[in-house]
Amino acid sequence: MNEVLGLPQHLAGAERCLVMGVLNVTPDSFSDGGRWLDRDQAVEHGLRLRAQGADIVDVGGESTRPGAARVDASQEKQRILPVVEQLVGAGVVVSVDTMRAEVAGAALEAGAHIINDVSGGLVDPGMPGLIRSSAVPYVVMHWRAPSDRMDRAAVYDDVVTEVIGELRARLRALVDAGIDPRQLIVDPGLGFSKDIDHNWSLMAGLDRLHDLGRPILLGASRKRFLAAVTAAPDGSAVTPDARDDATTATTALAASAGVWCVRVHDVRPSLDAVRVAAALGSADRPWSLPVPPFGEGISR
Ligand code: PMM
Repeated sequence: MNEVLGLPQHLAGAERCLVMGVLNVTPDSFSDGGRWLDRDQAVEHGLRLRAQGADIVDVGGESTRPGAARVDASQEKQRILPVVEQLVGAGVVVSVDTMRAEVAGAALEAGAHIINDVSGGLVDPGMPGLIRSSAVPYVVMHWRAPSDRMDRAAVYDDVVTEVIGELRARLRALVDAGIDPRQLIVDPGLGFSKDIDHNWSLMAGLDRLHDLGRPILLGASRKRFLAAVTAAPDGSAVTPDARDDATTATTALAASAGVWCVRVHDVRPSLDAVRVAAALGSADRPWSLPVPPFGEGISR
């Protein structure tokens, strides 16, 4: 596993895929929007995610769902900073999901450990400088366009190759801006300028993302591409939180493909799934000894 500079020690040494719990302090995120907008409830939920086994709690104050409008920086800070402060005070490892350097900087001052930028540094030119000077881990997600235009940008000839190429260009630009490459974590950005088939292709091509030479974070949780496999028997669509079992299946597959961290809403089952993948990965493989073909040595 590649080293991640600035990661708390106990996570740096983990011998399994990490689990990041999602805490959206927003009125309009697609699956948990409005549930944790109240500060106390948000903190309580963050602590619950940690108690359920989340290694990291990802706090966001701006919805990135397709079509979502932007909020201003002061509102974003107002939503997340008290929550970050309290969670950090309680010993939780916190990442902050923001595209703004101003918000990221304030969150780091409040004690956040990791910055998760769904735009990979494309939205705010101030972000690379902040990441360089703070030396924290930085999630670089594949991103093409803001929420109100992201679906129109979902055009690819070969989605896996193009996502890898565009992520490589981002890594290069960030390193050229003086960031230590060991701070960087890559994410293919499922659901961001990707249609259903693109998301499945990226799931199928996870192995190829290792070519980037950096740990991979994956956010499949409850996303629309899982709706097709979780439809009710009569074909009717199910709500996002009814996609949790399918999400857990993606966690197991991702962990088996060597993904470093999964970002999920429902932590407990994903924690089991990454443990299953770790046990499988370290199991003895006695059958690697040659087995004679059936019939050989069998006499009547
Ligand atoms: N997805 C969402 C938000 N933030 N961050 C990363 N790194 N990767 C993702 O896939 C990702 C993200 C959207 O999901 P949400 O509205 O449930 O938070």
